[in-house]
Amino acid sequence: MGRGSLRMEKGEVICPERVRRLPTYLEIRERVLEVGREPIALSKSISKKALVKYSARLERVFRYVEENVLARLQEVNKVLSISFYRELASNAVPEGVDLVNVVGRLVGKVKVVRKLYREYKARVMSSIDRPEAEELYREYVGRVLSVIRRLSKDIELVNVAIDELRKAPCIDFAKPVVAVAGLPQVGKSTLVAAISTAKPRSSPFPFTTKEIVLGHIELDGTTVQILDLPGILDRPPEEMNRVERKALIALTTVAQVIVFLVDPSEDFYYGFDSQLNLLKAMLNLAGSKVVVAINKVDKVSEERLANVAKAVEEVAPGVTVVKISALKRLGLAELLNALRNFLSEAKPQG
Ligand SMILES: Nc1nc2c(ncn2[C@@H]2O[C@H](COP(=O)(O)OP(=O)(O)OP(=O)(O)O)[C@@H](O)[C@H]2O)c(=O)[nH]1
Ligand SMILES: [Mg+2]
Repeated sequence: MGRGSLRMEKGEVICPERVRRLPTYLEIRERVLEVGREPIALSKSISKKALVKYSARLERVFRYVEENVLARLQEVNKVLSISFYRELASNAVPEGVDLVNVVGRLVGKVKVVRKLYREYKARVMSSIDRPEAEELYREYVGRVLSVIRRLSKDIELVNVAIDELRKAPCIDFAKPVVAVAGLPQVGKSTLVAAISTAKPRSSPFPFTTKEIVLGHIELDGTTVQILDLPGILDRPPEEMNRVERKALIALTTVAQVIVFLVDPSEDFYYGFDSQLNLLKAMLNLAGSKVVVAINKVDKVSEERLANVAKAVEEVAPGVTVVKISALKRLGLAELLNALRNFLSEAKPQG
């Protein structure tokens, strides 16, 4: 699902956390006005000093926009070429907004600043005196700011996407990815903390995890990436909130293996059936990738555990099922073994 768009060079890791926010219209305006007040140092020998001075100012304005707006937009574009990041970013902006389109349009508009720079530089350098050069410089600034002002809304929108991207994990698409999924409170974060380098927060409150957290596991000399995901409720995707959707996006775009965690406790807040329903949905989504781990075995009777295992096997015939306690670190070797088997079959993406 949505994998066709991985357009990365081999071995290249794109870290969206490095993408910087775009300056807002007001920030750009402030910087541009500052350029007008900055001293410009020129060597004594230079002729047509005033013209060179305004030409240098033009260049400062232009470079500022190139480096802080255009270059960042191009980075965003690169990140958005990866379906995982594109879907996460789209999940953060209002529904119906085509982000790739918005960024593309912005790039086109911002390039006008470059065109205007070339035009005004030539005009400044051929102006007859200082007042004319100054007048042209002011005109350039006015036109640049008017272009940017009209882009304010789009800049804000892209910044919402950038804020989201900066929180997204930096995935190496040449290495395998395992995702831990399940309803809230089944113990996903506790498990990821127990078996990987990541130490996500766990707590007895649903939706403790709101962001995708990346950890690493060394498995037979291969670095496996493991994702702690927010919980997902048993409901259709269109009814899910944005936090649940992040989990769904990771499951459909980057996970090669899904560890579906089940809480066997009799008093599980969301009930047992909801877990079976979600498991069914997960199998429909990505049947061949699912390993089921029944967690919290320390908490339930043998009898309860056997019943839960039986119910799981009925819903998921032929699927690997392991019994673990993330908290007490029981059965983790079996789980890692199951992952090892899976990953030797699954090919990493990219
Ligand atoms: N007894 C027992 N409790 C566990 C086990 N694993 C997790 N818990 C507890 O279950 C609660 C939820 O754990 P989390 O790891 O935060 O669960 P989660 O699935 O990440 O929850 P969300 O982030 O809300 O989706 C915490 O109070 C954990 O201590 C386990 O193996 N045994
Ligand atoms: Mg969690």
